Amino acid sequence: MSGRNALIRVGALVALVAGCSGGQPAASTETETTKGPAPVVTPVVLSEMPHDTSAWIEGLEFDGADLYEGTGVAGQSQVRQLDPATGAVLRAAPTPNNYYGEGVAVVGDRIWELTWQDGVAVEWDKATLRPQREVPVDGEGWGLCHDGDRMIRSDGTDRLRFHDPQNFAETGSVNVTRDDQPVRNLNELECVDGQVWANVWQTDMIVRIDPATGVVNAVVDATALAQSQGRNKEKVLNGIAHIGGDEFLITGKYWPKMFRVRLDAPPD
Ligand SMILES: [Ca+2]
Repeated sequence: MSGRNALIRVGALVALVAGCSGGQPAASTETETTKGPAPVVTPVVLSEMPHDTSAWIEGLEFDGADLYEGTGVAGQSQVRQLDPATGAVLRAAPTPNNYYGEGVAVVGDRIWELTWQDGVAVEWDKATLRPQREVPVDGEGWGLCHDGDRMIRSDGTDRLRFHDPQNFAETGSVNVTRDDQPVRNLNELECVDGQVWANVWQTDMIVRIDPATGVVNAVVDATALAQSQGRNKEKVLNGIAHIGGDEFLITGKYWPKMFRVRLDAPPD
């Protein structure tokens, strides 16, 4: 991932808001699972690059050095490979049957693409970028990632659903909470080291979720970036791809830019 195209450097924009309660040792009624509010961090911008302003982005993911994007809207949806240094579209293919494409995730030599309300997931051949088959999916499709063992899907609610990466059979689910309250509208996802990062639709937030419990253990506040991109009800933050370590690429729907950022979230 090249930083040669860095245009701005926001410097040490670290705002780590410790959420720990601190103070006295736990009372006898508390347990080790008792924690304070999820800590909030702001992204540190390392560089930026152009993003196709016609892309109603629904999925963003690195496969090694290759960057893939899924876009939505019925009749306009595509699975694309982007140049990670320039944001240019290297290749693109239309989602079949005028489906409304949603999240994408690479699994080996294949790519799974969700559809919003069409009731199917589409399996693509990564090398040829051709659709291979469709499988039924219950409920809506929003975001998707692969944690190495399973596919993890958001459906617009506060629930994450788990799927078999071979046949997309549903294998379980977990409800997501932040400080004991449900987090709805979970959107584009990124699986990183056993945790799930999720854009929250219509907000400037990305939450980090422990998929074993559904508990949000960190929150990214990207308000400043969203405002810089003219965020409105359509042009919302969406799209997070892990680069390596603490570095991610984030963007939004119709945003003119993608941002390489560092997310200094405390260990989960
Ligand atoms: Ca992603």
